[in-house]
This record gives sequence, structure tokens and C-alpha cells, in this order.
Amino acid sequence: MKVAIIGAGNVGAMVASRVIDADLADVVLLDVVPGLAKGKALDISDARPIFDSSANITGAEDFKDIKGSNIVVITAGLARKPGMSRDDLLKKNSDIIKEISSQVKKYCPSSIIIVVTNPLDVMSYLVMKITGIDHKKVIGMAGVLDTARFINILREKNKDIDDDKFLMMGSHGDTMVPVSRSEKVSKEDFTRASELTRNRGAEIVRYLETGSAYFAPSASVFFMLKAIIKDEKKPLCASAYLRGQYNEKDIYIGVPVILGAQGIERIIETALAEEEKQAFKESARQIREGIDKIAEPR
Ligand code: TXD
Repeated sequence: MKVAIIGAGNVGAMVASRVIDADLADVVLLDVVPGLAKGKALDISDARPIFDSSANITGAEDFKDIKGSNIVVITAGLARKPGMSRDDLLKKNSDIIKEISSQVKKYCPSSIIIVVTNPLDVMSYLVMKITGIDHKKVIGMAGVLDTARFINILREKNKDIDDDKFLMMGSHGDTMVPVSRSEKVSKEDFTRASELTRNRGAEIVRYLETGSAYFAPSASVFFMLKAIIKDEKKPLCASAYLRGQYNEKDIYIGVPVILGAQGIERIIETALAEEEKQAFKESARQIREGIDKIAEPR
């Protein structure tokens, strides 16, 4: 099993390290910055005796080296810099994603793709349209992270909550949709955790000043890779292509899915309360606005 990771920045390199340490798959790590992927790949490979791993990792600058990869993780892109609007970021990252998608189409046309680059739901849509790869095999990573953050924050006040009663659906952004099916959490705690989760990414950026979160994001990608490689058929939240589910179509948005060796085996249609339905609709509207801005043929 070979995993290509595009972008050897914070998230990409940390995903590579987690995969190699766990002996999960061989990795090719690619970046446009000369030497960056090769240097990090060597460093990651040196930990293999410590973790008793026999997985191989190589660094690359040329896309031909990703040929034959079963799974491609796309983490390449820019993070928002001071003075840069969300629209500037959308334009810059969509140019990067378009270029990468055509390379993936050329060298790995039957791979499964996990998209990480922001704005996540719009970039996932773009990757699916440009590669032409089956929508079940193009999956956006955000729901695993946002749900983990939500549960982690809820636990500050409620130690014994059941993980499977909470979901974070909708966009990976300001309009994410928190869902609780638990009686154990008060309305007040739910609202508090929802707000903190929504702002968690920005909170981390404020502390770091340069760069954004990557420990929990890379753990989330690892969790999805494991579900695919080991065909776990695991229920988790991910950005998926909807074709009528939740009354939306031709859009990528966070929903619960079953993830296995074929990619998204099924989209789970959980019943939403009226308020949740409205929030989901608003989230979809916002994602669609982003999709319209990059104006790819639909
Ligand atoms: O939940 C989620 N989906 C996210 C998304 C959680 C965390 C990070 N999220 C987004 O992932 C973030 O907003 C960025 O759009 C991406 C990557 O985040 P990361 O923190 O890894 O960014 P870095 O450290 O800046 O790394 C990006 C790398 C950097 O080394 C660039 O040189 C490289 O991407 N890059 C490229 N590599 C290959 N090919 C091309 N074209 C390219 N362009 C830039």
C-alpha cells in the first residue's frame, strides 16, 4: 500500500510521520520547495528502528514519483496571512489545487483522495471535478477533526459523555453544524462547546502566530487512512459529495459517512431537528458561494 502526501508542510509531514511510525503504509512525500520533502522524509525514516517499522518513505519534487499510489492526501496550499482576505486565499489555493488535481489525474487516476487544503469543502469539490475520479473516492477531511475538538471541549464539563452521540456536520468554517443526541449535556454546555469548537482553529493560530493547527488535523487524516487501508467501514464525519441527501445536491459538505476500502461506502442520513436543518442549509449556501467564485464548469 502506497500513500502519496502532497505538501510537506506541517500537516503533510506530520501525517507522513504518523503513517511511518505506525507501519501503516509506504509514503511518498512531495513538495514544490526543493529539498523540503527529501529532508523531512529522511528524518522521518530514521525513527523506523525506534518504532520497529518497515514502511518506506521517500521525498519527491516531481509528480511522476507519486505514480502507483493507492491513496493521495492533498495538504498543499497556503494558510491565510495578515491582510489576505478569504477570497484571496480561495483564489490562491484553488490555483494550487487545480494544478495538483491534473497531476493526480495523470499519475494516480484510480486512487482514493483525501483533501485537507482550505477552504476544505470547496477544494474537495474542485478536486473531484478536475480529476474526474468517482465522488465516493474523493473525501474531505474536516468532520473527524471538528467532531474531536467538539467532544474534547464538551469533556471539560461532562467527563462521561458518549462519543457516538455527537457530530460536527456542515462546512469546515463559521457555519459548522453541531449535533447532539445526548441527554447528558445541558443546552448551556452544548452552546459553549459549539462556539469554542467553531473558533478553535483561530484560537490556535493566535497562539502560534505563524502557522495553524497540525497535531489533531494529522491525527484525523491518519484515522481516515486507517479506515480505508484496513477496510474498517468506520462511521465518521467527512466532507462528501451529496446527490440529494439532506436535500442538497452537487456540493461537498460535512456529513456522517461509512469509510472503507472503496472510499465512502455510504452516506448516513441521520434525522435532523428543524433548527439543525436550517443551519445545514445555511452552511451549504455558504459553501456554494465559494464554489461559484472559483467558477469551474458545473
Ligand atoms: O481540517 C482541515 N481540513 C484543516 C485544513 C486542518 C489544518 C490545516 N488545514 C489546511 O491545510 C490549511 O489551511 C492549509 O490550506 C493546508 C496545509 O496546512 P499546513 O499547516 O500543512 O500548511 P503549511 O505548513 O504551509 O504547508 C503547506 C505546504 C508547503 O510546504 C508548501 O511548500 C506546499 O504546501 N505547497 C505545495 N506542495 C506541492 N505542490 C504545490 N503546488 C504546492 N504549493 C504549496
